Amino acid sequence: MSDTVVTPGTEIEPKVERPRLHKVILLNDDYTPREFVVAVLKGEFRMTEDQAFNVMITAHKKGACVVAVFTRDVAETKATRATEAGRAKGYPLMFTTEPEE
Ligand code: TYC
Repeated sequence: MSDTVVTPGTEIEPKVERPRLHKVILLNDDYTPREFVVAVLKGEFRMTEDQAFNVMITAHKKGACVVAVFTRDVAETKATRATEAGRAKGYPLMFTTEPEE
């Protein structure tokens, strides 16, 4: 794909697009302990206790909560690692990703 757009009669405009960002979304479930969700959010997403608690309680009440946005690779890696942390303890904790609009 070309990185420039030539508009007749005007200067050449550089066209540099930012990579699309992807949301990491935490899904509620009925089994994972609240404290474990908070610990995973702190460990994988570098959140403070207060930030992690607020994300956890929002997912608990509403069913889901956006954790953060990253480039696609980073979002997918973090979602997979965080989901795996729950699976390793036998919990159904789930993180998904989706592209930002
Ligand atoms: N709903 C869980 C409970 O009551 C806690 C929880 C919160 C689990 C958020 C997942 O994404 C979640 N133990």
